[in-house]
Amino acid sequence: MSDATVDWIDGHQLQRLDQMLIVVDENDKVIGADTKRNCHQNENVEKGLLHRAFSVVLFNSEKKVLIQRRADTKLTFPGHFTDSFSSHPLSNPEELEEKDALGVRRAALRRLQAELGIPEDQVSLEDIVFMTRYHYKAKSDVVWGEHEVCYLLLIRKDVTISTDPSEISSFDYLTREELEGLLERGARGEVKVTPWLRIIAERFLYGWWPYLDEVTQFVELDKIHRV
Ligand code: DMA
Ligand code: MN
Repeated sequence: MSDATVDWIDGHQLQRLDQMLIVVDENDKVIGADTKRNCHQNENVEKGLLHRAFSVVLFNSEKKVLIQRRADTKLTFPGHFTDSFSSHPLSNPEELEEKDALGVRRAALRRLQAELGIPEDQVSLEDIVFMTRYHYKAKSDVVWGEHEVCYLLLIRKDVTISTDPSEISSFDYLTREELEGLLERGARGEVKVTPWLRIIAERFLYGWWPYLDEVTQFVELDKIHRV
């Protein structure tokens, strides 16, 4: 696949296409590794290529959730409103570690510093709670798309944010009603919303929101939702 097909992305995003992601089967068992570029091509997804990913919902002390709009230079779903941040654990020993979802939580810590510029001393591994997993597939355009076993992680923290403009174009903290309003505008085609923000909100967040102080009751260590 020639990189001529990705002429909207910037040098930073182009470089990241060579990173090695974790290839898994439908039960999230590791079966190999492949580049971010290969993992996100629909023609490979159609042959079954599936990779490990994570999504984070970060709530502040007012119980509002952090939502971002993806930069226009992102490979997939540019300019879409989405969850607090999402990315992939890399295929290296630290991020492959499965005990207590440690590898995925380490990757989340790496990305919250890189993407949102949250200072290292504000969020620790212990603040990142592994809630559940879901398996989904979604096309971004004719060539590019997602097919992931996605770990849903939750953080409750007041943080200082300094975003990387190559990743994020804006962010905001929303109440449940405001998030519902955003998804309704998305459904009417007035704004673009990632498919996984809708999945996370409708399948998980709306149910958890009233019980955020006792959210560990919703932890599902062994389940993979098929959505
Ligand atoms: C990938 O997110 C992960 C999910 C859950 C869609 P992303 O495209 O924001 O990640 P990155 O740009 O870091 O590969
Ligand atoms: Mn992905």
